[in-house]
Amino acid sequence: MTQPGFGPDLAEVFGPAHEATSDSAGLSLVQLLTPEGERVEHPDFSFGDDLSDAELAETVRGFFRDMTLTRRIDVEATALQRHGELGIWAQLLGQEAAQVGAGRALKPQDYVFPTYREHGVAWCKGVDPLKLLGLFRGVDQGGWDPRENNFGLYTIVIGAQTLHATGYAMGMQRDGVVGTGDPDRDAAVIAHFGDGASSQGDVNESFIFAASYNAPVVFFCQNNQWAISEPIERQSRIPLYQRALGFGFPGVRVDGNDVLASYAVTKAALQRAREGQGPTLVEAYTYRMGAHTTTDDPTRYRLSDDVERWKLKDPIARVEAYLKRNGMADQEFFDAVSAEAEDLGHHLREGCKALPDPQPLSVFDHVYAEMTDELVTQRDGFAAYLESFEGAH
Ligand SMILES: Cc1ncc(C[n+]2csc(CCOP(=O)(O)OP(=O)(O)O)c2C)c(N)n1
Ligand SMILES: [Mg+2]
Repeated sequence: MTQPGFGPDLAEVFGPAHEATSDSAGLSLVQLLTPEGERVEHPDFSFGDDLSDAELAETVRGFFRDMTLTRRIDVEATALQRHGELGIWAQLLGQEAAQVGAGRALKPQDYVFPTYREHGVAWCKGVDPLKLLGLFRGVDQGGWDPRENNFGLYTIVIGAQTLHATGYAMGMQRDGVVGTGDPDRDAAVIAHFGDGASSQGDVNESFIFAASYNAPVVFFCQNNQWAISEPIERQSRIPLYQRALGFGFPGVRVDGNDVLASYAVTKAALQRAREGQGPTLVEAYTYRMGAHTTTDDPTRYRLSDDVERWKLKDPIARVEAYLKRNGMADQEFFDAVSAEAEDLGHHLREGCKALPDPQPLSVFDHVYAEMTDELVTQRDGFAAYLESFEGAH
């Protein structure tokens, strides 16, 4: 159907906006491993072509381990919240493949700007998962030093980190670490955000800046179908990845429950950025299996049927099936990962309760890189006030 004067109907051009498999523009969802654990080919993206059989098996086992341990972090933190040890927790259940694929595609010199749900990326970047809990326990305003792992602090203000990421990427250009041809030097930035965030002004402004300056940034959008209780259908009339075209850079939709595809697509997008070819939007098409956070009750706004359908696309189960079917991992390997998960659970449970309470004066520590005179006066005044209490010593 055409709209007189306005060209063809959008659905005719783009196809159904929110179907996982394909669209009428002929660009299909990038998938390299089916939910049944079978490898499939894609014309533009591949996984493992440059690896021997042994290396390939080792890499996929590594992905399995990463995803299993990431899920364990999530399960433990959720339980800790239920026990009253955390004030709140943002679960990533179901999004492990999107995050581990993206996280493992990073080089050490790349820089990550996460939201509040990027526990799997934090894991890949080597952040001690215990440090993730401080913010949610309310004993820390960040939890880690972003410079140690090139992993920024969690950002609760929806979409704000995409501007930080773009600015940082523009800084990298000016530092001369983009497009030099040295694979150990060239660097890129990845900005994680959600489907809901894509409606924010910040995100759209960051797209404009990134395109205008050809900034080395990968916009990694985990479309988990929900922004708390707001479904994606209400937020966008076209598939999110196709928005990139309007800003002047490529967009790709990848199966976010397929770790091989998430890795392959993110790796290629990061490489483009490092080489100085500019930004890419990656839409990782996935599903938030759990609640938005532990304060949310999704049964009030979505059908359990949907959740059941997505369970069949579980990101970890398909890798396990692939490994087993092809004799790429034995029982000893799976037992070792389970044992490691147990140890990690213990580390989190014990470590969480032992996290120190914050010192009141620490609130002044990270306001600015350097203390201003006014801040010193305020801090001294507050210190004197604390001293005034009986038994302060
Ligand atoms: C600027 C801003 N507006 C509103 C909120 C409240 N809020 C917290 S999470 C959220 C939904 C985000 O959805 P999405 O971007 O899809 O990420 P997801 O939580 O699904 O990972 C909203 C609106 C906020 N934190 N910041
Ligand atoms: Mg979302």
